[in-house]
Amino acid sequence: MSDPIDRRRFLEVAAVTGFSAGLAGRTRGDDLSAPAALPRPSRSYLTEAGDFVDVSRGNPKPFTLRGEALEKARLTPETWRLEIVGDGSSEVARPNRLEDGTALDLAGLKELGKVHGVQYLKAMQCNNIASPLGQGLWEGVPLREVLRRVGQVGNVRRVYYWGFHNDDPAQLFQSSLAYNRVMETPPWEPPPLVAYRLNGRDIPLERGGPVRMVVPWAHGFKSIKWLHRVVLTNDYKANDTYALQNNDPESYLKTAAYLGKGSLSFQAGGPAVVEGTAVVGGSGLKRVECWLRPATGADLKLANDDPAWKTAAWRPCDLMPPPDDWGAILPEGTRTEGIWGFDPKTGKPKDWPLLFSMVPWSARLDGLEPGSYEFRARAVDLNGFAQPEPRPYQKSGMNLVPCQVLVVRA
Ligand SMILES: Nc1nc2c(c(=O)[nH]1)N[C@H]1C(S)=C(S)[C@@H](COP(=O)(O)O)O[C@H]1N2
Ligand SMILES: [Mo]
Repeated sequence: MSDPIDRRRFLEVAAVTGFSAGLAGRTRGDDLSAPAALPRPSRSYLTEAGDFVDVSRGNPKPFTLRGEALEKARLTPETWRLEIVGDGSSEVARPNRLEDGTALDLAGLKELGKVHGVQYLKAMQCNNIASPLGQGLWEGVPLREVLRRVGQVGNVRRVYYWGFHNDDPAQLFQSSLAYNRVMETPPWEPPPLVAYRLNGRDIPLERGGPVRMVVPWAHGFKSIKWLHRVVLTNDYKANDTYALQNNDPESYLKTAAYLGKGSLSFQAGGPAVVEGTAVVGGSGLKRVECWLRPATGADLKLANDDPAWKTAAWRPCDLMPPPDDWGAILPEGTRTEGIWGFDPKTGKPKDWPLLFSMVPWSARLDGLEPGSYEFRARAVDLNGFAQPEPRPYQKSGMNLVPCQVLVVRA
């Protein structure tokens, strides 16, 4: 920036205009999608199945299989089967196996779904990628109900599970959960699902269908795609594939705000609206706040150890309010009364924003002088911790305070 605006003058401008409006005034029928500068998955409230950012191992990737290969992989609705077995360390009265025809098939799972089916909104997020991958309305049978199929069990401490991996141990992608946590999910939290529907349709192959695990509180690596096998074990360790490489295999979704990539350009005189998304982790979301300052430094961004951080003037942003008309957002025919976290009487969310979901937010900046600015955003959780605290360790979920450069043209 050749002509940085005077800091005192800037603070005056910010104080007078404040940050206002944003999405709060939007109503039904408004387009919630992003200006072109922002990636789509972070913008619309629900992400189309094909628009999730994909994180898949495998060579070939299971979703590229076709025809006979797909049938052999048991990844068609007719051929899909789920095995539920012990591993020798535990006792399982009635294991469900392929060999003897006791494995669960899709029709059987959907039959269970008629009685026990659960639906919820949940953001998918990789602990190693800053922005969420997408948000879906997931539907399936709680894992605790599926596990009842095997009858009496003994000596079980954990459950681990994996999906189709080309029958190659080197391609295995495995995850695990504590048995008690699966069987005694708090009724005030959504349970892990053996899921078969996304956004009102069968889960497409690309998203891990016909059947994928969805673990609401966890990062994506617990939500195993192309689910094939669940094992009950006496092992007490989290034997997840993601226990390796210094990932945290028990990390909870982290409450955090995210911004789009690249700089944004605005015309002086008009309002500058910056939009982002926030993930509601286990500790809830109190607010999203932002900090605008004249850009400095070679890459236009303040150094991490700059004293200016200590005196930053954070101001609240606007969260998207709960939509008045969910019909305009959810798949056709969805009854909100049946979605976890919604009041069965009113069909409205009991809390907002919803636990483990992501929610769009925006900040409107008026009266900006021409120049370059740094825009930062952070989430504050219900315990009062501001991002990245209390979790500065990034391998348990990326949540560094994001920054976007705004260029205001004369
Ligand atoms: N079978 C299998 N399941 C998997 C993976 C995988 O590579 N194979 N990747 C995991 C990881 S690390 C993430 S972040 C999520 C990503 O889900 P998505 O591709 O539907 O966005 O899937 C998880 N489930
Ligand atoms: Mo991931």
